Amino acid sequence: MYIYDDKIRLQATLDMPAGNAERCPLVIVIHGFTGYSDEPHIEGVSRTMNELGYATLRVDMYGHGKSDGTFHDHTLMKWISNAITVIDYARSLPFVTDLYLCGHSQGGLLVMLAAALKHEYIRGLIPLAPATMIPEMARRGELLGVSFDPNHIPEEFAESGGRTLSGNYLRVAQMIHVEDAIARYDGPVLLIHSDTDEAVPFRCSEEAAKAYHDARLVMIPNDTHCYDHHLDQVLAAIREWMPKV
Ligand code: FER
Repeated sequence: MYIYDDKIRLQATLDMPAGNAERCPLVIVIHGFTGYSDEPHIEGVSRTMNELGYATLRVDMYGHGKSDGTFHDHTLMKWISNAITVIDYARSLPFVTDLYLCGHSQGGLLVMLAAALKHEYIRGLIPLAPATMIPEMARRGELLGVSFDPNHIPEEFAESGGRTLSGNYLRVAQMIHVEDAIARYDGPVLLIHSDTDEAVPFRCSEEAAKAYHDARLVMIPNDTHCYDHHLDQVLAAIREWMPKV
């Protein structure tokens, strides 16, 4: 199924919970930078939510997975527009009671921004290893292991993996202020992050947990950015937290 953000098609997968309830809450689940909706940790979270009685809507963002747009041209502004569109789509579904946002890494940062933008409609927020350092690193001139002059952004930005990104990605990232977004959402927040995450430092979640009005932080010891070893612990934390909010 596609959700349209103006003329951009966003690949979306709606999974209903077990039990055929007439109405139920829904969790929007968003992948990270270079990610997509069928990654094991995204699917794992979605399946766990379904088992707990929540519908899930996994959506590939602009330039990722099976959605329109190129990786080269994606920016956080385009993703923010996508997220607003997906939230409004979810709100329009007649079976949906409450709405939750969950996102991993750049998708974690995205759902933090989206929760601020649409705070009245978001019952709970679950950032997984949120990449909150992206804006500060873009301002400092150091991202993905590459250095650049933050006041003279290059046309193109070579990502270490061989893919290139438009300089517009950096220009947009420089404009984002995570602390403002945190201050604009006072609902319950569950942060889950490994202390040995190789891509996004654990301190990102520590700082967010301190700054949010109502946050719980679950540390996953000795794991990777995508929870390759202890996804079960991530899912257990979700199982424990969701029924409480
Ligand atoms: C970076 C480190 C991590 C970065 C992005 C990420 C754009 C995001 C990772 C993810 O979403 O999985 O330097 O720069």
